[in-house]
Amino acid sequence: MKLITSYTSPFGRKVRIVLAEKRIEYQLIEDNPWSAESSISTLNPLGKVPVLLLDDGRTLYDSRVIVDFLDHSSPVGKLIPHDHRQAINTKRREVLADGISDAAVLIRLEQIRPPHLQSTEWIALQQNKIEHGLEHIASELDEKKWWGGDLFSLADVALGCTLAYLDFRLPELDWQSRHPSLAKFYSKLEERPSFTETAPPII
Ligand SMILES: N[C@@H](CCC(=O)N[C@@H](CS)C(=O)NCC(=O)O)C(=O)O
Repeated sequence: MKLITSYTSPFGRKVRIVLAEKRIEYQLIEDNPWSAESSISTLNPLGKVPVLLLDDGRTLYDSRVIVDFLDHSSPVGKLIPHDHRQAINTKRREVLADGISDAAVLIRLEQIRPPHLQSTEWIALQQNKIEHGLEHIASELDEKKWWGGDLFSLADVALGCTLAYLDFRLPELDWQSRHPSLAKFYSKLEERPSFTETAPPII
């Protein structure tokens, strides 16, 4: 199977971590969706990475569909609980973490526009989503080992990718100093080989 993604996408990283945790072999094909040379829209009409190409010819997107597929295709390192109620809660958490990444990507895109076209209101709106999201997650995480309790899950993978992306693209937000419980959680995650192996490039 082939994964098409950029090395900086938090959504692509989520899929790469899931592949590593589940020990699934794949080939990574790099594609920068913002570049004129990108051919991603021939695979995903929305023109976004990540996309997974299966050996049987199927094309999967977006990251949430891909990780669901991967978790069901191998029993190794289950990341979505079997119990439906718990599975839905894990996916709800994934959506929340992904939504923060969405807001961070939108800020990043705004910040690279010519200064006279940038909207401070738009950036503030997205920053509010990030802060409300982080506050909510911190209240759910509290003193728990992992976001869902004792078991490591897809929710933790998604949150780790989001926190890393905030550090990578928006370090000025300094989320660690406002959310020490999230910082503690993140330092635990950083020790996992699946995270160290997929860290965004140093630029
Ligand atoms: N909900 C999607 C989000 C994917 C996404 O926003 N990818 C970004 C890169 S981080 C992208 O390819 N954007 C290109 C575009 O919006 O044109 C997922 O989970 O895969």
